[in-house]
Amino acid sequence: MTLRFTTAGESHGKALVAIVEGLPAGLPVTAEWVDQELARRMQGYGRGARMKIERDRIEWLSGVRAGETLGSPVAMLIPNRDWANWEDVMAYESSDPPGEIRRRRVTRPRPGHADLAGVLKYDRIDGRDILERASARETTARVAAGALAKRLLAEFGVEIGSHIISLGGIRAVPERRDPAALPVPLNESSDRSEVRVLDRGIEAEIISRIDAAKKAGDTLGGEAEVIARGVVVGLGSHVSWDRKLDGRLAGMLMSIPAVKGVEIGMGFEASRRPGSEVHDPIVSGEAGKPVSGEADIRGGFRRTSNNAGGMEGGITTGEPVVVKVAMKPIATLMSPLPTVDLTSGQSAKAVSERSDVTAVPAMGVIAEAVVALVLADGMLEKFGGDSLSEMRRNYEGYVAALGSRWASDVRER
Ligand code: EPS
Repeated sequence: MTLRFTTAGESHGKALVAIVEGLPAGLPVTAEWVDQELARRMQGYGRGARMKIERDRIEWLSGVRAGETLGSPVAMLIPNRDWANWEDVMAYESSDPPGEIRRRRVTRPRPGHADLAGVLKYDRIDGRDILERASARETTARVAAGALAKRLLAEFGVEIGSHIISLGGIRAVPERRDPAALPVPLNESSDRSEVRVLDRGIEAEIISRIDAAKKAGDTLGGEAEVIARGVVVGLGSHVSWDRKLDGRLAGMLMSIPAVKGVEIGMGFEASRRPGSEVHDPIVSGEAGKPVSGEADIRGGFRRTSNNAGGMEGGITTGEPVVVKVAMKPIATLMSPLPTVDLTSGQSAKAVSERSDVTAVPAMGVIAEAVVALVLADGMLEKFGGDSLSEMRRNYEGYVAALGSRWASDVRER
């Protein structure tokens, strides 16, 4: 990995931390840019009371000076406002008597959460020692890291957006459709909806499904589609498994809490159709000339469809990168499922703490951040550069060479 990032922090701890290493020096950044992404992640109908408490904002800790990256690790701190209500339960050091730390002990693990497997693996008694980190609160830090990746990609004309394509089993898009026909920029349209759908006609139906689930003490999952436009041909590689960009995308997307499936382009549907209906015919743009406007990121070729979702052989094709991500329903149910109490060994109902009915709209925003991190990593791998200007020279040289190869040397080789 050329672009590395890590996060730290418990859901009700003092703060979250994101550290991003590998960004070139000279990238213009502002806290406002990152905070906008954090604010987008907090939105969405179906969230619980926690999102009314938090106002996620970053504080720079390192790697940035006078509004530009320095090339050193960028560290960002995001305080948890809810910490004030949990300081005793989440105290860093033991207290005597240990009453407060034990007060919110979780001994009735929730089916579907990391509680039980984590307690057994880490030899803990209190499920809180697991769930505080397994909480999707961690994705705040991931979105902060992804915002920097998005900022870098924006320098190269890449636009990333998402929308929700199903929630609680209600489809928000037709079965057969062309993602190329979606609005640009995508988020300007999807962010207008409380459930981030493009079809406002379906919004009310989804909202009443969420209300019904809440009333029943239940939770809902759903699917998001992420589209990245303007990604140059040639990121990733076919030569080794761990260099394939589709594999890297799928792996990182699957690491988002509660994500259970990832599809690229046509995805699973491609396995059900003949090749003639799946593979995207190649046509030429005008030789050596840009297909659209400026430098041609597709190298002078075009596809009449994009079922491959912008990737062939683990390499970007220059067509939009299209991924779908499926999230299971949240594991904390207000009408809890059967479990076993870890202290008594008796059958019990799982713990039901305050939680969300659904976080699918937020998951789309998180998936955008993850896609940005993978694509930025692919860009840095291909174009390197200690500084943004060096990276730009490398990028422009490559795109220019793609255009001229067709006109000049290829026929003579
Ligand atoms: C979560 C439970 C809820 C969610 C949380 C994830 O938090 P709390 O237990 O404080 O009510 O709101 O998500 C976030 C805090 C967030 O920022 O996304 C869980 O158990 O995973």
